[in-house]
Amino acid sequence: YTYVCAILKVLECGVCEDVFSLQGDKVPRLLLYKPHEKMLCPQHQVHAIEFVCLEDGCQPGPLMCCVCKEYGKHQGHKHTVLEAEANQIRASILDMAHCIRTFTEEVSEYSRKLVGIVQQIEGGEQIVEDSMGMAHTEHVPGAAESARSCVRAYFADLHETLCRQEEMALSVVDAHVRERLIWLRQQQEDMTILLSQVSTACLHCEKTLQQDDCRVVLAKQEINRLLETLQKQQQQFTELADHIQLDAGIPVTFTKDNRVHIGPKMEIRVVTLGLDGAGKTTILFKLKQDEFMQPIPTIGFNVETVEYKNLKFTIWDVGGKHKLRPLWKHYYLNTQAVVFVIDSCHRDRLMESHSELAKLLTEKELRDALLLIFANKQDVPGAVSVEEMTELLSLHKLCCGRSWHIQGCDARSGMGLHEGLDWLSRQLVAAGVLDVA
Ligand SMILES: Nc1nc2c(ncn2[C@@H]2O[C@H](COP(=O)(O)OP(=O)(O)O)[C@@H](O)[C@H]2O)c(=O)[nH]1
Ligand SMILES: [Mg+2]
Repeated sequence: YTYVCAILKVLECGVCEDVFSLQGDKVPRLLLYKPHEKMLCPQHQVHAIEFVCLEDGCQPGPLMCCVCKEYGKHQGHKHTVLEAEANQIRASILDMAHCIRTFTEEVSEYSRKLVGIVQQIEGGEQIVEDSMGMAHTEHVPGAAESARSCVRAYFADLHETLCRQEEMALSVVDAHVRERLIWLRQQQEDMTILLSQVSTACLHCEKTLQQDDCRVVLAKQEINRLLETLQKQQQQFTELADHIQLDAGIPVTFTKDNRVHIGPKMEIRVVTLGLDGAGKTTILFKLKQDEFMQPIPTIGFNVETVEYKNLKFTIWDVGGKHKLRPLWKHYYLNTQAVVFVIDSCHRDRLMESHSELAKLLTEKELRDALLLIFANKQDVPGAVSVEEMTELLSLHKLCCGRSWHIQGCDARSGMGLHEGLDWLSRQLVAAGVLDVA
């Protein structure tokens, strides 16, 4: 036997190898080199090595002849016959060869995959046949190129959107400037007319002064009329001048969605919702008048304008009684923010608040609206804290994917209310007057 087929574990001689070559050269074969002459014992040179010592301590030199076994250093040790031990080792090598083959296949397969992945990332040339059956090379884009194209497309789109938004913002500025200039020129014309009217009246007065007494007396009525008109015009002019601030400034504010707002105040529509008794009306009055008033239950709605920094909030406070809740949806249109008020000292109504809030968040019109949650009545001992409320109402899950913020407050003292409005302004205004202010 000269070979062992690693797959079939069959012993073969040189002839068998050809006969068994079922799988050609691909089948790994191990050469069973088994010399026939026996090795002699280095200590007792006339004796061949025939045994193997099995004692742990003898493992570095386990070979022995019959003299070593009976009388030498291995005397009395456990032992086995050399050939049996060698055959056992050969058998385990064969087993290992099988494992190695599987392992080799796995590594080769993995390497092949690596090559494939590298090719897929890098892309390259591919030979394809056209409809006429002509072969030609075609460039196949790799994953890297696709990712780059994706980035380019995204930024091209962004660039296009930004250009469009810039054009729109500029047209808003142009329209504002145009209207303002028209108004100013109109004012200039009015002032020219006024000045000429005034100088005509002055001339008339001067002329009258130089005339004789009879003519002066006869002109009395006309002069009185003229003076009256002048007084009226002066009064109108003073009123106008008091109201109009002549300022060349064009204050510009940018919203987060890249719209431009011109003017000192940016208007925002907010709807305040929440269960009855949560403190919505109290919050509104506190923001509006900065004083605490004992509110009466809201039947329909209250609407107030609250100015804060360069924002002008139009706040709709809608009644929160069960029967009124279906009316809430009439206030959603064009609403940029929802202020949802929760009574933090009413633990047993938290789940009711949760379900109303969950309903609100499914409303299409409120899809892009900001959500500010006021955890009100924090002044009451034992009130649910902001952290606990966040946890109890699973707000992170409920408000996932939208801009939301929870703010603890006490509507009676006003604590926390401005912080809430601050958050709203930060969400709405990207840059502009607010930054300068
Ligand atoms: N202790 C305390 N009471 C509040 C607070 N806010 C509102 N309230 C009281 O809660 C009750 C209901 O308030 P209201 O504004 O009418 O609630 P609405 O139904 O949500 O408009 C009133 O008696 C308020 O005085 C607060 O922050 N602290
Ligand atoms: Mg109310």
